[in-house]
Amino acid sequence: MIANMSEGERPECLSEPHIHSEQAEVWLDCCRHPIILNAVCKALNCNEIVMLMSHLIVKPPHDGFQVYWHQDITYWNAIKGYNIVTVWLALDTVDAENGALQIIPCTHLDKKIYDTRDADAKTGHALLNGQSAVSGEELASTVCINLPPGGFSLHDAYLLHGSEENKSNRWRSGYTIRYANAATTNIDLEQHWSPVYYLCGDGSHCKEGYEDLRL
Ligand SMILES: O=C(O)CCC(=O)C(=O)O
Repeated sequence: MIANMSEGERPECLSEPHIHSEQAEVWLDCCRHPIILNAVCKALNCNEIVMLMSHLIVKPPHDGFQVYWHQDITYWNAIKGYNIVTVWLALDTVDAENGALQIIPCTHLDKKIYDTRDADAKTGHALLNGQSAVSGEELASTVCINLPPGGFSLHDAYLLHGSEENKSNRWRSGYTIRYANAATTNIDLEQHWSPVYYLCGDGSHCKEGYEDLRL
């Protein structure tokens, strides 16, 4: 996908590789991988899962954008629910130096939406226009999610997270896959930009318009 980027396109924003890339099947298989689906079922404490979307977020050496503190749910107007997670799958070794994902623990627990203010860009190279208003105390508890290639973390759609620029001479590539509990999540399919895949469960909440892609 990076080789085929059009002028002005950034590698931090490669949307829906499981649909648009030349290797779409490979990405889709990754989204349906049993190890990932089991982890999502455990995290959401459910056995029916839909997949909502996926993104490749790639930061080239010395050239990766910062991602401001944000909550994913505030970007997904067509999706309503409290049981939604992102799997962040590392494709490279990721750490603080090359701009790994950072989270502020427990900020999802109250399901509160943080105020957003205009981004105070350090470089003008940032992925989002707004950043959530985070207190000094919250900032002090930031955790950097270091991962080896193939390792993954999960974060709730209400959790505050972001990442720094890539200051290293290494690539920083991550694949984010968004999943929801099919039984408790409402998705306006006319507003949502991507097909919704029903990936596991007994079919009870495989609603009209979902694509049934159970293995
Ligand atoms: O990969 C990053 O730097 C940020 C990821 C992110 O914002 C997300 O998973 O929603």
